[in-house]
Amino acid sequence: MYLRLEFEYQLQREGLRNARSLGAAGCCYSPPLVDRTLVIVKPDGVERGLVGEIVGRLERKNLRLVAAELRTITRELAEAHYAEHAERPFFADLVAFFSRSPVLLLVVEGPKDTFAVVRTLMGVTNPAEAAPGTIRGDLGIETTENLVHGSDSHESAAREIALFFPELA
Ligand code: RTP
Ligand code: MG
Repeated sequence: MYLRLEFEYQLQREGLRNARSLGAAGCCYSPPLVDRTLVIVKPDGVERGLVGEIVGRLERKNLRLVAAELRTITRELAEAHYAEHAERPFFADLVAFFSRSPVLLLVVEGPKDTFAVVRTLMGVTNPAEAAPGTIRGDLGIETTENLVHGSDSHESAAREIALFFPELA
């Protein structure tokens, strides 16, 4: 017990030292930010009023918002975004779903492999199989209506940021 308390006390002292070396805001630790990815709250997420819930999860993870825009996506842009799935049987349904009402486009920034951090927070594609604690696992039940998109690699992140936010490419 004594050792544990002493250890906690040492952590507190170190925390205080770190806090003193913080920047101008001085309130919270922020890791150096070097890596960006695209996140989209899909039409079902916006329709269901889950924007705050989803953005809150990204922010609580200590990812930083770089850009955010509510936008209705044209069919052409939806087809370009999901071009890798053009030959799949669900492509027409996916494009219709994605362009049916506004989405929230986000660019988020973190210290390293931000796309992978976001994908972990999202959970697997089918919400019925996604782990509890993930966005899809906690909030979704159907595959198409799976609330959130995240780039799946550094290359996808660069391509998708350029597609939706050319000024940030
Ligand atoms: P996203 O691209 O939207 O982040 O989703 P993801 O990487 O988890 O999944 P992906 O394989 O890229 O599929 C893109 C979206 O297509 C729909 N889908 N439907 N019916 C089906 O078998 C099926 N498979 C995929 C989902 O809406 C998925 O998010
Ligand atoms: Mg994908």
